[in-house]
Amino acid sequence: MTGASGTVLLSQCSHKTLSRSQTFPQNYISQDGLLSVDMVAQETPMQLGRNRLKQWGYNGQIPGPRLEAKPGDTIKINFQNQLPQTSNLHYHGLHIPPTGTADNVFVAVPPGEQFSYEFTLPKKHPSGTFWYHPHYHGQVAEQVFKGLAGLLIVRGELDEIPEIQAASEQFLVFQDFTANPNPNLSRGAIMLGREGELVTVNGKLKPEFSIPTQGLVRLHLLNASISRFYRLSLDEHPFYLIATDGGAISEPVELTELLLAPGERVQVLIQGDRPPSQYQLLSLPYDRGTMGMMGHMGLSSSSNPTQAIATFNYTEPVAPTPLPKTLIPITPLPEPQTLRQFTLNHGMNPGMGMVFLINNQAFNHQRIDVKAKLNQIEDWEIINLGGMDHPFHIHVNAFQIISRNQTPEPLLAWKDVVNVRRGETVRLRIQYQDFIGKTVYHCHILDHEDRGMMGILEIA
Ligand SMILES: [Cu+2]
Repeated sequence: MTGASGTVLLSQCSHKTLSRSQTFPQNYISQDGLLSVDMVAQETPMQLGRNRLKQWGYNGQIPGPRLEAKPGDTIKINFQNQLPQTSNLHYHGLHIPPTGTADNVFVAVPPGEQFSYEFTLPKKHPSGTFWYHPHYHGQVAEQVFKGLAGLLIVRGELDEIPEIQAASEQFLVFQDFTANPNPNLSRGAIMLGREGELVTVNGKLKPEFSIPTQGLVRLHLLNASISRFYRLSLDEHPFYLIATDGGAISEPVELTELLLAPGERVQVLIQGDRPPSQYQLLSLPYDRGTMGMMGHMGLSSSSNPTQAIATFNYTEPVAPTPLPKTLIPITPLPEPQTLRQFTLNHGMNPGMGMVFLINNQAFNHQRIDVKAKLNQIEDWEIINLGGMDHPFHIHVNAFQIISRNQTPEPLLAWKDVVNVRRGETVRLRIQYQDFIGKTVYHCHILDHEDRGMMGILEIA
């Protein structure tokens, strides 16, 4: 096992910011081509302001430990389930087999049992911001809402760009929790997708980050919430987008705000070129729709007010660092051989209540919804007929967005989640590379996924 434990760091370091924290997180970095980690899913207490929460974490941490590896590395995770319900692990965004001991969401690890995950990252795996979380159908939302999620960083070509190496690096994991011991599990709340009133960054309320004066900061941002969207802006600072879900883009893109749907990640640069001061990272309102009639009963997601969720403080000046001019080139996928269509909707199912549907069907373990050939290039048209946004996620292979409502997508980028707004049709292009087997695609509002909005894709 690699990585220093919090106790060791605390005893060796008298730095103020460390000694203040009793829960300095453990992170694990691969060495000599191997990352080997014990990962225990267990009850984990959490103090948020005045609220003492009984959450679930990995190795007693919320979010879980950050894992870092390189293309070609082998990753071994000895997963132990100490939760009162069945769980497993999904490696969101990694291009690895969907079978065996790799990204196999059909694995079930009952309470008290363990499972040894082991896989090797392809040598050409892109560098990027990936993550892990439970994916046991029916209980995914509950487990992720309790805190189970962590970053998995693949180092590589983007990390070698000199301006990016010169930047100071920070990781921000967004999760929302509820202090209500009996959360409102009304049908309406679950149908819309549960949101907690406590918005955390790295498991803390409004933590502080630093920006070196004149310098560059590189942020990895992950939306690990089950339903909440984060529309973000930083006071007086634009974001320079450098990477999306699947890795780097070809050159930085300036943005005044960012929308992160559940499951999405970005990397951005921030320039420390404003008057040294304190700046707020704001979560702005975003309307992700309503459940038809229930919108009139107050079940709308648009009521979230603007709130500051983190603070950025300017620190000592450093040598001015310019923005990189170019990043990593992206080749557009060639024309597709097949077009598939997927409608997203919800409906009543006798005995089950409200269910969420893809092509009018709720998820069924026994049914293969899409049979595809290895190396085939396909366009998927995702048509949202419902009243809510649905962030659509495909496992194992990243895709490129071609158009939204026939309008060509301006940014060429690798994605594995795309938010399909209500009434919108998104066309994406995917190539099934390297791995065969059964995997899934689903809505990343995890309450929707658990209630049927998932299908099985078999690559042969
Ligand atoms: Cu959804």
